[in-house]
Amino acid sequence: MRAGICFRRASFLFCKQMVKKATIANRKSQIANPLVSIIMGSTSDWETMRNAADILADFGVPHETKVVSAHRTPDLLFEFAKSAESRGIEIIIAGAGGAAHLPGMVAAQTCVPVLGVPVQSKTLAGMDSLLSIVQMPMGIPVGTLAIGNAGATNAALLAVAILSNTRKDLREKLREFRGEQTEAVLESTLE
Ligand code: RP5
Repeated sequence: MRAGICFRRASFLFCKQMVKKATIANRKSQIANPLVSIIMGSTSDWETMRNAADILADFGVPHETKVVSAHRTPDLLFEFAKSAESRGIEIIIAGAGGAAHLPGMVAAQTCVPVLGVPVQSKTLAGMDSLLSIVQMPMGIPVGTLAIGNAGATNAALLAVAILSNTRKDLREKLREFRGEQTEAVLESTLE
């Protein structure tokens, strides 16, 4: 494994998820010029969305994390979406649960691609989030991922894949990640 890049995700399929104590707040100011913005409707979404942040960190992709609520902070949502492109953001990953309007409302106000992550809700197990995010009207797309942790992880991997169209080193890291993942499956044993 290459030093400095720890692709823990390659073996995450076989390990219990590590519980990290980092908070959104202490990650908020990580980087001056982020390429990816990870936003979420509530601090309660962080346990899901941190999976996306961890992947981007593993790949060395500059990113920011923010709470932006479509319903509780509509003015902030407007300001965020309108300024994303001029701030150099190339991809927005937006996670929300329940009446999950955040990804769609952001997509409506920017041409920066939006990847939506349906957060698993308590009452409807995330089906509400999934349908709210995926059923966008024709003309305003949101690339919708799976419900929960898999969706957050895959949103980040998809962001890496998109960014790597023009960044060879990132494409190489992605190939390395895929290779390690394949190896982990091939080497796995059943008790
Ligand atoms: C949504 O409402 C958030 O994305 C979150 O998933 C859900 C519940 O929010 P909290 O009541 O936990 O803040 O806007």
